[in-house]
Amino acid sequence: MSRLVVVSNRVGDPRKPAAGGLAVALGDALAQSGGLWFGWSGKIVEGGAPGEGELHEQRSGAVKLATIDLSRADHDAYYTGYSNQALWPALHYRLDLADFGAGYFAGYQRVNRLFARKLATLLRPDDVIWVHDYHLIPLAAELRALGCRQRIGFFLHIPLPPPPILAAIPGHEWLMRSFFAYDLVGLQTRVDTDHFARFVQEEANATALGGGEFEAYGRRVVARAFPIGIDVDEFRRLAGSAESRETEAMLRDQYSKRRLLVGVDRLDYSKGLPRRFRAFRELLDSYPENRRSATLIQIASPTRETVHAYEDLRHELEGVAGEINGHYGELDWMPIRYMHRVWARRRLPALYCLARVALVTPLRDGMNLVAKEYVAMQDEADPGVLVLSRFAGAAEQMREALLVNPYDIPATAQAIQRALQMPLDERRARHAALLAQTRAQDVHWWRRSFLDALAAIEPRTRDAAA
Ligand code: GDG
Repeated sequence: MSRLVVVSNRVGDPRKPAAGGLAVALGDALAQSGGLWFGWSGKIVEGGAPGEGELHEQRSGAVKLATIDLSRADHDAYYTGYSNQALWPALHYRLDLADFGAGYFAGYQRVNRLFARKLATLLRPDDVIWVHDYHLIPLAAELRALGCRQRIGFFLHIPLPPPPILAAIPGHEWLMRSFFAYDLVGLQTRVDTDHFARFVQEEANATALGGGEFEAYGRRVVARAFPIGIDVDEFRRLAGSAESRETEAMLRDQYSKRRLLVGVDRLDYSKGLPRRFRAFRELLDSYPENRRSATLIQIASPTRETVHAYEDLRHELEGVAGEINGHYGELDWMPIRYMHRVWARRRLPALYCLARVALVTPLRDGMNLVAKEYVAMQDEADPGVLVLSRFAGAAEQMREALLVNPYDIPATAQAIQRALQMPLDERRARHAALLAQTRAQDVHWWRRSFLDALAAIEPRTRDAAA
């Protein structure tokens, strides 16, 4: 069995349950192969030399964790700058928010080169390398330049927009060349995969060889959709924790006379929170029977706070929530409970469990795991209803949710009303289908499908010229 090497911007400790998502997904596979997880340590060295960083190695059970520190200059250009102020908005279709500032791209390349240099010293010839997300798109090209011939796969957790948007990224040719250094590129949805196919054919004159395989720059790459899932049972087990039970008791006590709606998101402009609040306001306006009853609990966990767009969003959201609460609130009822802080992961299941409706209404999202977590936590005999944006990757799989266009506020309000009024039979039927889907394509299925596809590719045949 080949050793699995995972590379991502941040490294999670698979043994810590709080690490969540990716750590749970990859922990088993890493442990079974005595794997290596490589990434940034989270430490920023003030005044450190650009392109340099100390390597730390530690063990977590059978897994080796290798992390490097970043200098302040590298962190600001690679992470805050190019990754989060250029690529994140551009790939979420928000060119208006993208800042391709001077020096960002150079920093992004410099850190990818640094990662490659440090990682190369730790690699064995038969390792299988799995690189994650937009921070590290050029990593395989940098590894190849150092002579690495291992199988290398890449998974993009966020959307890939259509070619005209990708083509607006200054110097986007590097992007296509970077993809062709991988053996396998995994995307969240069929729509993303279609954008990839069009982009490489239109902009790089790639030849489609069938089965998702493309040839350009003398190399071949396979691009396919691998929609990420959750571990349903692991998430349900969290509900048995003391924190979850305590949260559930508190919510039951506080909101026994109310109908709860829930939203759980990082405070990010891609998540569509101001529009969600406005749709909730529209619900109270158009369907007055919900006043003094419907309560939206919105957790918006802080993220990337040094980026201005996030500060602006926080102010906007606080303004909208304050306006709605000021207008409709009563002594004994506030329409919106908005919390701008990180909740303990163990407390989330209780919140999902008690909510009659989940509002997952991003303007654009790679997948959205909250939609799947909500479905996992419903009582099958009396389940709640998922209102899901058609622009979340999850909408491709979760057809039995109430799909909405989050830009259409009255229609979203109408869907929320429909969710609140949905008869039990319909709720059960929709939920049963959603749960079956969430279970069938769970995170273990995702990991296996990706790694099996990568293993099926013979690395020596990847150089088309060879
Ligand atoms: C990216 C893509 C893709 C949220 N608030 C708290 C908290 N969370 C947890 C949720 C969920 C996760 O964070 C969020 O996952 P999402 O999928 O919704 O979104 P992103 O963070 O944007 O993730 C996305 C994902 O990668 C995986 O490929 O689905 O499209 O953007 O698990 O429960 N967890 C805790 N406290 C919080 O306050 N503990």
